[in-house]
Amino acid sequence: MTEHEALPWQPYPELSDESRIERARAFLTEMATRRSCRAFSDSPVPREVIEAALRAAGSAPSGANRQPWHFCAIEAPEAKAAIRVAVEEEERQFYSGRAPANWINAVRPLGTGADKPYLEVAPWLIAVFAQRHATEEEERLRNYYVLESVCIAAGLLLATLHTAGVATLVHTPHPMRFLNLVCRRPDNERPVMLVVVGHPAPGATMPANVVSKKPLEEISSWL
Ligand code: IYR
Repeated sequence: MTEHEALPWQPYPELSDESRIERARAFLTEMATRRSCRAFSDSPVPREVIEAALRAAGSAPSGANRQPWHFCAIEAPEAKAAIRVAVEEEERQFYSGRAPANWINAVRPLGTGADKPYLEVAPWLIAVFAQRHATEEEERLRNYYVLESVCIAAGLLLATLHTAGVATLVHTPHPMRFLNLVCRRPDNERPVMLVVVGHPAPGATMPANVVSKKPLEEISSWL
């Protein structure tokens, strides 16, 4: 195959506009019920669900199709415990002075704090890494639009888990380099987020004042 040889467009379902609208709205209805969960139970999530969600994430578009991501799916109790210790250490610094007052005020309605027991309780943690370079050795083979690509993939991951009836929480502490150590990932990879995956604990709540989403009129403009 020459470099520019093209394949025919993959067969794609031929839908009527009515069914396109219906399917788009059905997906919207489903996604509209997604909320971040902060109280997880230890009830298990099958590995097959995680695998499917990671495959969906891996289907994301990426700069030059470099697929500059790595997902470490963690269920080992020792690894989860190590992550909890390191995260809570970072968060204690955040809540006790590193974060500016404005930031603390912005997250106050969420009722969050430095203690993150769910990091050990939830059945899975997924550490998402971005590969700045294609490999550790080939520093010059750089990837493109790395963060954009990784975040698109992460969105697909969250959407798949939600449609599978599984709760998630995105955690993005900084600098999170300890995740390279725990997950045994090379230096060319940077942790972008930690996704907590599981089922809500009985009696789990969501903050009443931060659940609504901006209306279409506010988030869109049309030319
Ligand atoms: N990282 C901290 C604080 C925090 C910050 C934001 I922005 C949030 O949306 C939620 C929490 C924590 O995880 O507690």
